[in-house]
Amino acid sequence: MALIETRLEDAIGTIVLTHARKHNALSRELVSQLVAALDEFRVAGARAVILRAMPGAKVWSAGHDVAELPEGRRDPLGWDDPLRNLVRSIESHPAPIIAMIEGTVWGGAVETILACDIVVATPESTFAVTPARLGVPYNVSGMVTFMSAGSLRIVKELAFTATPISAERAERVGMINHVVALDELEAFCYEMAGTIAANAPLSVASMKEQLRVLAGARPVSPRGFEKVQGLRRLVYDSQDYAEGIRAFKEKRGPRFVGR
Ligand code: YXS
Repeated sequence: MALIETRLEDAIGTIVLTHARKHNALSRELVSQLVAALDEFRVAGARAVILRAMPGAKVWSAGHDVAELPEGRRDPLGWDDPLRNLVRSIESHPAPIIAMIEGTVWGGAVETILACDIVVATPESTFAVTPARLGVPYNVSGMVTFMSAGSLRIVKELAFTATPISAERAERVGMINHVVALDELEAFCYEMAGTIAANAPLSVASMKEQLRVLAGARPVSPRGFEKVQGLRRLVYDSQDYAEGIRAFKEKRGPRFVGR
């Protein structure tokens, strides 16, 4: 079943998330279709890509498909997790990707749009970083994505509170590029995409990759990485992690006990 729509016009690729029934939850299948679409755009020489939900979407994406998260005793965000594959595909795509946002954005979908190169959102849009609400130990490269998009203080507030912030606040703190009224959003994004597409694609692609390499360059020792992985394992082996996943599936609030 198609969970996205794609088109390529004047070297501008468009991907529309169309799985509204599940609020565009980033399932393995949806991510597979997104990655394939980006590959097709790369082969076709797209010079800019717009990633959006359907017009009128109340939820842009509800984040990782919770039904596909392990219920414990296994890293929920390992190397080959769909969300990790999606973020790497976005970051390594040669053309700049503009995330065009209307509606609410949750969890791994916030990382997904922050991995995009430019984020343009309506004033009504919100962004919620949710691992703490589910008891999930977010992964190291995901944390780097957040740290590249906002100050450490802002990332801590988003991560520790797990509450949505407004597009206006996100723009004010530099996490997103523009806040644009809904009736101007599409024209604004396609005009920017057209400007990018008219520039030298090799220059743009090389600067995108340079910025990825430099932004992702963090001095973490093997011992430091192993310590972080050990801390994450304590979380995904915990009762609280299992409780967070179970509470979501049972549509109730979680009761965390700190073990
Ligand atoms: O019960 P049915 O079958 O109708 O399905 C419902 C929801 O269960 C489903 N759904 C999801 N399924 C899997 N994964 C999801 N993330 C997800 N979100 C929603 O979609 C159907 C309609 O949802 P419903 O009834 O709740 O819609 P609503 O309009 O009342 O509320 C919309 C939301 C987005 C406020 C609500 O669905 C919601 O709070 N969703 C979860 C948002 C969230 O916490 N996402 C984080 C997922 S975990 C993740 O991304 C990372 C692992 S982490 O947490 O670490 O960042």
